[in-house]
Amino acid sequence: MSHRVYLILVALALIGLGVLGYVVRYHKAAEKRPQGAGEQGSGAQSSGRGAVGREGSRRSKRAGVREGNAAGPSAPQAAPPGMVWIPGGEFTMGTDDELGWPDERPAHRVRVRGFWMDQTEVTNAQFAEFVAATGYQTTAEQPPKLEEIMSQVPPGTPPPDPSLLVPGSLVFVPPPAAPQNTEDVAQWWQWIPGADWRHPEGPNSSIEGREHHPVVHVSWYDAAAYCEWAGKRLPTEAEWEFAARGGREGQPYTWGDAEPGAGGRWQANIWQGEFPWQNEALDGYAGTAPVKTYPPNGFGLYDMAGNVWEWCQDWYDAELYRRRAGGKVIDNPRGPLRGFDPQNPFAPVRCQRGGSFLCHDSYCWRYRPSARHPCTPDTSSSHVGFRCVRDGPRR
Ligand SMILES: [Ca+2]
Repeated sequence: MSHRVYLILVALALIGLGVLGYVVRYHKAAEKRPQGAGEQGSGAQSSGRGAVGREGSRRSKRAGVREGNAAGPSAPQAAPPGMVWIPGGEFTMGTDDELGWPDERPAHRVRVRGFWMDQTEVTNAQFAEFVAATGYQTTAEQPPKLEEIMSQVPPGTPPPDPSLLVPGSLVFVPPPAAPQNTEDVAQWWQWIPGADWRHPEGPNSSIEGREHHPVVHVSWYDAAAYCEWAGKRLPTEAEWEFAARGGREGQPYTWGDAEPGAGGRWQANIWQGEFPWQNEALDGYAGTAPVKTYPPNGFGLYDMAGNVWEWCQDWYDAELYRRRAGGKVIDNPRGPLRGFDPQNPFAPVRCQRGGSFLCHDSYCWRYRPSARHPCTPDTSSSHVGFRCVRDGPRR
């Protein structure tokens, strides 16, 4: 079930599922799930709308083992505007750090081809150009479809009241005090009718003055549509992680192994203070920041850690890396054939990368390059955006 659906149903007081129910359904779904789900991609090893939840207490700081930079071919031509050449090569994807999240393990060898990548997340100004040229209407600007909701909830769940099926999106609204139960994301994620990319906090807000902030409240479909219009595409998970590492293989962060705010110089727009109610904004921003505010990584890419989550092309599967374990180097993988999130076994899920301004090392810690996050493709929220890539020439 997407978090969009979840919060709609919470609002209706129709959900009494609870954690236990989820666990039971997860195990049932896992039992039914076909084994040995394949992968898309050339030479792959043979063998609803919400990036909101998925947090939990976690803290680790461990210097990774530095490995050789996977040097690839130099840029084949002048860079398209706003893009940088990512040389491609072989690298270690994921991590064996036991303090990473389970879906990041085990580390395994992957090879990607060279490609162009947007230097920054797509901004409000860029997205506005797309909408002006095409008249595109985002998912959040359209009412949720009842049949889509019902396809993502357990059989027998009562349908929501049609009056609640109005356009809207998920907005982070900090609670006034520390929540008793940090597992209940509904305490800080609110379904707000009228929230969309032009109105990030709801109908009375605007993006005026935020033209160079990353666009938010975009679904996977919106991101893919923008990329297609721009003659680009969304990155695969492998491409995204290779690019995020910036040639610093085996390092925990996109900038290396130093603390994110070492020396008072913040490397990324993430959360300081006690999540989710005490936002100290020591990095200068409580919400999104203009792109290029923080230093670029080794490939010249900005905000590959934090600011906003970024949609990837791939389906998300929590078990993907475990199926890859012990195999050969995987060539240019394009992800699993279908999505699977054990916490939402009824929902199709795509992958997001990079963490956001809400990521805190004690709670989410997903601003590391190996971190992954599932989200239903129809979900949009105030901390998810994207960037595009473009294939290099065939050689
Ligand atoms: Ca980002």
